[in-house]
Amino acid sequence: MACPTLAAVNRKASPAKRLIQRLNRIQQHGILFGHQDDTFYGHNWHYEAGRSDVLETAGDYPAVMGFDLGGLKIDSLRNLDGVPFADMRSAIIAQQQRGGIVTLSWHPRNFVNGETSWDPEGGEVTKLLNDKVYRKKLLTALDKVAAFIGSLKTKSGPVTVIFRPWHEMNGDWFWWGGKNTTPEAYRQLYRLTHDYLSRRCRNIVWAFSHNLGATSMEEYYPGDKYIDLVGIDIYDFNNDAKAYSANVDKGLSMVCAFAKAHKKLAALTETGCQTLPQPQWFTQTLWPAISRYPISYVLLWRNAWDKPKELYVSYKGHATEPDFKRFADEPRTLFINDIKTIK
Ligand code: BMA
Repeated sequence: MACPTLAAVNRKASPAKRLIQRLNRIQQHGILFGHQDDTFYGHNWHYEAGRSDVLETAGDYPAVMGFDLGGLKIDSLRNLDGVPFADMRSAIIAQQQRGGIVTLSWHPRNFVNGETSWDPEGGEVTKLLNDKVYRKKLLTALDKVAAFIGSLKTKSGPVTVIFRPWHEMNGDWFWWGGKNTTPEAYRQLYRLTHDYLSRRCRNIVWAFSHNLGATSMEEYYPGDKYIDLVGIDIYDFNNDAKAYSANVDKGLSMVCAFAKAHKKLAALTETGCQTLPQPQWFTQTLWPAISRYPISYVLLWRNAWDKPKELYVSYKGHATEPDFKRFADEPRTLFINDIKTIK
């Protein structure tokens, strides 16, 4: 499937540039609310057209929807969480048509041992860069990513997405990060990914995001010409609002200072309080933690219908529902109706 041609996009600002400009305009109004896999399933339902836990509690769809490309490289019809790629394409186009924004993460399997993203053996990135056989596997996977992103189009043009590959690289859990590679090899992998996909697609806004625990933005940073948005992933897995708030404070201070100095967008690229044990978490913890930072969006992770522990957003009848509604009604939290006229 073809991507928008260079000739077509060079006539005006590229689709990516237009989304960056739009995100900058929107940021004057507040922080976009995002949710992973929002329309595919919720805490106690899956694959029911039109449904969304956010819509059913906040009264509007999230302004940002996140989806994951993990599984694409093995030619699976469904991603690693069971979402059919054909439905993902339709959901991305639907989100664009309602005036919203899409971000794509990617949990590719390990190109060397064939296991999941979370099964490192060490040295994979160096092999991808230097060994012909593995490099070919990487490029074949990138061809599939390019074909998918290139296929995101409406009648009025390409749908631009915020693509966030090779995330949480400061942790040891993914084969592309931490002790499994070196910062230099990581930077080369990111640049290769960027250059390879950019030759095929002009509808990508590039995101680079650490996980909690990062102490430097520079160590893995591929360089200004490769990145449009910097972020960080921070969760509360222990029902510890105090620690979470301190972590968000530290993380967003670092990310936002770097974003300002490098003229980039910033975001809390993944977050949530696992199982939502505090009924007022949204207004008492999340909003105070993020509201004073100049971030473009906050993305809450998925309400996995088949893994009840993975609950990050309110749903109809849950104890957080009234508070989540209050959070959504706060003028500076932005959902679809708050941004659809900001072009
Ligand atoms: C993780 C968990 C997993 C999921 C993965 C990719 O954080 O939610 O269950 O497979 O993200 O979406």
